[in-house]
Amino acid sequence: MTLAIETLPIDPVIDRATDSLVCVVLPTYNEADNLPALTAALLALPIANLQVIVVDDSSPDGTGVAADRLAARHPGRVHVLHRTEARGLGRAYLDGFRRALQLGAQYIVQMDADFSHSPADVPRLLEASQNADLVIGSRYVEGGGLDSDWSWWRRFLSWWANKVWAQLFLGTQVQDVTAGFRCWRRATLQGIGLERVRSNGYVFQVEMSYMAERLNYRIIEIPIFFEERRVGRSKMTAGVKFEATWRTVALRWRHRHLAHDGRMRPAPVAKEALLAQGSDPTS
Ligand SMILES: Nc1nc2c(ncn2[C@@H]2O[C@H](COP(=O)(O)OP(=O)(O)OP(=O)(O)O)[C@@H](O)[C@H]2O)c(=O)[nH]1
Ligand SMILES: [Mg+2]
Repeated sequence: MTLAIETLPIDPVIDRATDSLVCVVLPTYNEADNLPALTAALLALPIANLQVIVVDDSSPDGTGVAADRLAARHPGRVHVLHRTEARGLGRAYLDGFRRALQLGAQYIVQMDADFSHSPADVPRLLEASQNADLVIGSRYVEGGGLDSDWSWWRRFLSWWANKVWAQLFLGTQVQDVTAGFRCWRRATLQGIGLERVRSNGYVFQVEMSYMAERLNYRIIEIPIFFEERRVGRSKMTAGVKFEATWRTVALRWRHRHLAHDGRMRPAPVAKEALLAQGSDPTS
């Protein structure tokens, strides 16, 4: 596996990516106060063909309604998935990824909907994707960092999960396996095979990057600064962290047979649909 750590310029020109569809998947649970501003910031980026997919899990604070309003204001650029079954970050992301693939996206960006991940960093992720199958916005490579408001305990847990636990049990070379700010190439998601991803909680991020690594995809981590959420409450609890800890151990066993030749082949049916939408599925 080629794993490179690079520092890229803040404001690159997105030339090769501009005519390809870029879908940004935003999972939301009670983000009504963040979503409109974040969507506006994303749509204002200098990326010609960018669309937003909001995946809301029936948020009681009305995020789903706010998302519908945005979709009405930006037809064809903002899409909303309303999930009504059991809540879960992993399933929400998988539904969002599936929709992005259906829409013909060549690049699929995932990020938190609370401004912890800066929309201004999206062009850097895309630029790095020109040379990688998966780009991770990383807090744990040189130049990356965490909000100074984080308590020492929270910093320690995050550091321990990424730098100690995941290294110990998965032997991963990725420095920020729990990162939720990523850019996937279409072919990488197809090769992983979304139906093979099992996690639903926060360990979903770990499973996805571990699968990509086992399948020998080119992974690049670029530094990002992770800010404290602007408004609203975290859904991260002690129970969620504990669950992620023990489930990480299970991942190694679950994917022990995955290797380069274990990449899934995309279904041929997708090609006509993509050509009909003007995307080139072979690129
Ligand atoms: N659809 C969906 N989105 C979720 C769910 N849980 C969390 N999210 C979203 O996932 C993103 C990350 O969740 P956060 O609560 O911010 O968790 P975190 O970023 O780990 O924690 P903080 O940074 O402390 O807030 C946010 O956009 C949330 O709204 C869920 O069950 N379903
Ligand atoms: Mg957050």
